[in-house]
Amino acid sequence: MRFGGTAQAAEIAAKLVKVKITSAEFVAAATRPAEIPKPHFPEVALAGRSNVGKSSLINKLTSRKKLARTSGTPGCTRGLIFFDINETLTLVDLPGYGWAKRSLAERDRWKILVETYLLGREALAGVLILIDVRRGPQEEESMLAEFLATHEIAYAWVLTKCDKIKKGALRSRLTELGGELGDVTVLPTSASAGTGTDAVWRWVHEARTA
Ligand SMILES: Nc1nc2c(ncn2[C@@H]2O[C@H](COP(=O)(O)OP(=O)(O)OP(=O)(O)O)[C@@H](O)[C@H]2O)c(=O)[nH]1
Ligand SMILES: [Mg+2]
Repeated sequence: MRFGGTAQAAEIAAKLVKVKITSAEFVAAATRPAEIPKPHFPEVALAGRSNVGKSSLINKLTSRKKLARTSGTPGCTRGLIFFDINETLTLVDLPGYGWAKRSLAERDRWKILVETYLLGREALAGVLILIDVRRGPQEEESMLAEFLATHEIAYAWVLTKCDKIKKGALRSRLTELGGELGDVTVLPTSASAGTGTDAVWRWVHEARTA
């Protein structure tokens, strides 16, 4: 069978892994390493600076409006939040970094908490690093990517808030960012418009079965 071009093939592939959410449940919140729960399923964590849209993306991916708490005020998610999806996978909402109002002591605690999680988690199948499409990767994102690569943890870039850029400009922005982000999967999304989630699910599915 011949498909009518790459766009159509991509669309068909996306449909093949259309994920139906049958259950999405809050499991635990950990603000200290001792509170990190035992893993139930393979896990995929969402990382990125405060306000980038991690919690919003979790809600969009699971078709739940209020599973993860979101806010226009940075620093909304204060711990590691675990959600079991379809009793097969756990999504982990990591606390956002780069929040100026956070004290140094709090930033240290965050670093220890997140590093303890990322380094000691056998169930961790992969990490999605979220960046605002308008902002691109900053030093923190590059450091996180390097950290994950060093520790052989699979990761992909998720570009958030793609609705904030006009379609034509978005195409050239994606090309520009593709060059900056290197040879790693880049997933453009908009939690507001609900776009890009199928491709994110596809990556998550591949990571958890790898
Ligand atoms: N336009 C637009 N706004 C978005 C999108 N995703 C998130 N937002 C908004 O961005 C703000 C922050 O979203 P959150 O999902 O709470 O961000 P977060 O990364 O979880 O932030 P922290 O919990 O502080 O780390 C909210 O006002 C969201 O409505 C998007 O795709 N498009
Ligand atoms: Mg959040």
